[in-house]
Amino acid sequence: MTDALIVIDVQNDFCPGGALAVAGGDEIVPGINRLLRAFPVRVFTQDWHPAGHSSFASSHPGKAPLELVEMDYGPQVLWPDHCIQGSDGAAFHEDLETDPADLVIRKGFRPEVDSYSAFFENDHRTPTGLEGYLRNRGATDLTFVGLATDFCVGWSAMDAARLGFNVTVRLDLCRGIDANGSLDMALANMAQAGVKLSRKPD
Ligand code: VGL
Ligand code: ZN
Repeated sequence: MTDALIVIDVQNDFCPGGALAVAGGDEIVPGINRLLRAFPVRVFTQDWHPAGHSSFASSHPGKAPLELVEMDYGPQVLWPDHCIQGSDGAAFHEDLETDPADLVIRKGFRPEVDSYSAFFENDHRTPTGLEGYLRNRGATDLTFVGLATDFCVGWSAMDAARLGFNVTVRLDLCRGIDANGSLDMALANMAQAGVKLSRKPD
């Protein structure tokens, strides 16, 4: 049994002051830094969009952030422009200790498809390669922390459970966007998928 810690999207744009700020997004950084050392496998993800990405409301005339559009692969929530490749907003929070990361996986780089999950793009078919990496490293048990609980953390954890990993989400080291009830929905869906939801105090 080998444990991996997956740190999802702890980037400036998801922290207070960022383009898609998650309330309290920066509060989880010290706890993540402390937790990193306890894991033999450590993966970070980075939301990494080209300018004009199809998940941006600005790419859809007349649409506003949090509205839905129908893509080839199904409904897609629209977002403010965020995590543009190479921008300050796409950089990791400056207090996050990134040196311990074994792998940084970037997602959402294809202009026409969003990718919430660290495993599959939003078409739920195109793999990011993370599953193969984790299996090659012998990882069996995955712990997820980061941003945002109800989008990238939630979809990643559910995909991981579906792929047969033992999955825990440390809710105390995650923060959510909670758009139109998305947080309660994500918690219910994760529980349903067999994801363990934990709130261990540090
Ligand atoms: C995320 C919305 C858009 C996330 C990324 O990291 O949860 N949410 N892009
Ligand atoms: Zn994004």
